[in-house]
Amino acid sequence: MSLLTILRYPDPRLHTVARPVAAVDERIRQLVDDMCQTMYEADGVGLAATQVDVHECVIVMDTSDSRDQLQVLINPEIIAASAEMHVAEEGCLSVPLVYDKVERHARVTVRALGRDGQPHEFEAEGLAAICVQHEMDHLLGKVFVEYLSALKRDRIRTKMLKKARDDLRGD
Ligand code: GNR
Ligand code: NI
Repeated sequence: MSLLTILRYPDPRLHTVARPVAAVDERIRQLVDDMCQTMYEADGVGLAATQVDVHECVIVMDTSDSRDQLQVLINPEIIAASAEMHVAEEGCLSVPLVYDKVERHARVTVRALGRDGQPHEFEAEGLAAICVQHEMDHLLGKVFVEYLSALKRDRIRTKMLKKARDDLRGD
């Protein structure tokens, strides 16, 4: 397994649309394992392949408190979504230290392939529902800050560019 580098907003590669995985083979299983290690090391509840500059439809998630409920979603589709919407504070490993409110479907039914290549369906609510929608947006090249006002997004962009400079200088 290896730790992968997470792209930081406003990296233009975060806006790449991912293509479906053609076959769940050894290469994809290796990617899944590396993404898991990267997600757990970063203390994230989810990670989309887009964030590690791989533009294929692969997501790993673990929204449990115990950090032992890994979910692997390959070629995920939302097959049903509640009319009810919830607003909740979100963050993103690609936009460190930024948190803001986003409106999402309260419940979604998802169909995806697992690490074994087998299709499965599940219903998500609460944090899992938020996370699936947030990760599927990444696969479409969308970062949560794009739901915020242009003013907030510009401020975030400036803050991220400054942070990247400071991180390079080591201060
Ligand atoms: O770790 C994460 N936490 C989080 C909290 C609220 C809403 C969404 C998320 S996803 C985020 C990890 C991440 O950036 N996944 O793309
Ligand atoms: Ni994210």
